[in-house]
Amino acid sequence: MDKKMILSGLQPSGIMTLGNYLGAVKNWVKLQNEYDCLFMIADMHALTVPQEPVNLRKRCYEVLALYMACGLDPEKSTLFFQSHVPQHAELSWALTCTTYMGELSRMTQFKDKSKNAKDTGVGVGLFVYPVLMAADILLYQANLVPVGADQKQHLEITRVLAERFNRLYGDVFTIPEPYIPEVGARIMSLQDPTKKMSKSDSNPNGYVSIVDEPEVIIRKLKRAVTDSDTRICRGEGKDGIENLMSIYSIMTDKTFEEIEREFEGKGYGDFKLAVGEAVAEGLRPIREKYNELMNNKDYLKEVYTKGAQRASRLASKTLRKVYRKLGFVDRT
Ligand code: ATP
Ligand code: LTN
Repeated sequence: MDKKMILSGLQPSGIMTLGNYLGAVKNWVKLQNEYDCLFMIADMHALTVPQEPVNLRKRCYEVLALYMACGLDPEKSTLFFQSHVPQHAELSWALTCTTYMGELSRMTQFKDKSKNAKDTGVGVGLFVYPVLMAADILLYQANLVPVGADQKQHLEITRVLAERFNRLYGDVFTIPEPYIPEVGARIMSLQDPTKKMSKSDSNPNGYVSIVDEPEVIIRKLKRAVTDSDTRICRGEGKDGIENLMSIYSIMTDKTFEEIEREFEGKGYGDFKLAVGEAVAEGLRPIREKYNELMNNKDYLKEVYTKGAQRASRLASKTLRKVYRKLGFVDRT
């Protein structure tokens, strides 16, 4: 039987954070043996907020190298840049025409991000962002989409758009399911534990970049905002500690109960240091592999070229069906 399809991606809008890794990429690595996986670098999505072209190009390479450094294997998974497969933009337009303004206005990410764009004006790209994301997923008839918790609403609208299209024009799209991890789906900012850790945070102390040096990681965790209590456990007003417990739990494979026992009678200082060391140690092999890959641009080029070829083949099959259903004349 054919393997089920997976598609996911992240934006080259900054350097990958510990949140991206624990909420998304770490899980992708586990899935690549069982599923037919496509992982893209969502460069077109990154344009929804202003980008400096020189930085964007650099970050695109960085994300690809980080995908591989984290363990995504180009022999098993298809790795590609979204902009190299023009069918994403084409399907996105077709879906835009069956999407309602009201549906997009309700998206919480749009509401959050448009607040930051008040001075510059809110771009239409930011508004239609979920439609492009739906196109990414539906083009490959993905069954499963592994993402962090913040993307749940975008997955819901993807399902709505797919079902609507199938109802209006006849069955074309597979209806995808989100795949959200139980722990790590929402890693919070180290400076404000009520906000998610984000790579576009203007304060670098809020996030750990996956390639930060060990001393920097330890320092950022030492400074993490917690509370005035002293116990290492979950509870009301203890978002900061709970966040550090989630991070420590994934990095060390310990349960929350084991962590509570380990730090019983110890203070926040000891705990933060232990979390910092666990993160620094866990990310060390990724950083080393990343540096090696960034020095081998030819290999990266080979990977993304092959990736785009396969992705285009799959995408054009779906797009052809969609265009037929819509009533466009076949290309000769
Ligand atoms: P930006 O801040 O620029 O919007 P981002 O850091 O939110 O970017 P994306 O590239 O939009 O990252 O997301 C990539 C993947 O990482 C998504 O699956 C998303 O759900 C996941 N993710 C992002 N931030 C976190 C987080 N703090 N905790 C867990 N998962 C996260
Ligand atoms: N919007 C996503 C990145 C993304 C994505 C996708 C994730 C773009 N297209 C398709 C999964 C499937 C985000 O994580 N912010």
